[in-house]
Amino acid sequence: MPSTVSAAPAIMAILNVTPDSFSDGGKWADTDSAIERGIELHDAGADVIDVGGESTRPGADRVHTAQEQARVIPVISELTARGISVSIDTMNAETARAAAAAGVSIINDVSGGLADPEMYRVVAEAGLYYIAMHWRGHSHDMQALATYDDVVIDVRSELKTRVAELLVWGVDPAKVILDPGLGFAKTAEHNWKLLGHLSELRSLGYPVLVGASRKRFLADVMPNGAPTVARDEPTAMITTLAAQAGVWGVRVHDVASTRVALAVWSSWHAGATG
Ligand code: PMM
Repeated sequence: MPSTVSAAPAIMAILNVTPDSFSDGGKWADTDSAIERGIELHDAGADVIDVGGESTRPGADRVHTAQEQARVIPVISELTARGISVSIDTMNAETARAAAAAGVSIINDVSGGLADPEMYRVVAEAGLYYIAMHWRGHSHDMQALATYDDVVIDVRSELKTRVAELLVWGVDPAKVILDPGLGFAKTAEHNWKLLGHLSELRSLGYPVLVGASRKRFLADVMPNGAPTVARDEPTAMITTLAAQAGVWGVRVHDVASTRVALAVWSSWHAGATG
């Protein structure tokens, strides 16, 4: 799945099958509308559909495993049966295992394995790609954990520790993808600093995924009172800059504006190298 730096980043499209995610909560909360949305995102040009059944917005409550799986597994089964590439957005090892059985190709774990001690075993056994996101604690506590000596050095070193542990569990290093975890125990300033230093994260030698889409820190660059969907514009700009910084992929809500952003980058890149 990960490609070379000269290729355009992969588009991972967000499909939250939840009543309470911050931007699209409740919109695709039932199985049929979630499947329809997944097909729509695929047809719009997403490379992979990231299906999640637990909101991770600041302050969100945890969801029970059975409820999480009831939300995501039927959606994953239907999408993968149609040949659509799917990732599971979960920090629960049992849900990751069930999603693997339902055909996902990537396990996207916002906790980087810290929320569930069984996660790395499941990842190693499933042999799937694994996204380890930088994380310090669950939604209720995370903003209190946004303290760093140097956010770039600290996030890099904490992710390096995650990778070392993954390798101990026998996970194939060629299947590990890293993510700075924008907005997770990070202030706006931390997020911008991490974006501005993606090369330092890339220097760990793993593909990097960036998830800035519609996040609150983008309100800084918007007029006061702008609706959340208006954040697709700065998200797209970040996508172009992240492509230039050599990321493997971007996790986004809006595929159409992401495709335009990547077309701009690809044309610019071709102009620069041709
Ligand atoms: N952000 C959210 C959820 N899952 N996964 C990865 N890998 N990276 C992220 O930045 C990330 C994620 C929260 O955003 P959402 O509520 O829009 O899904």
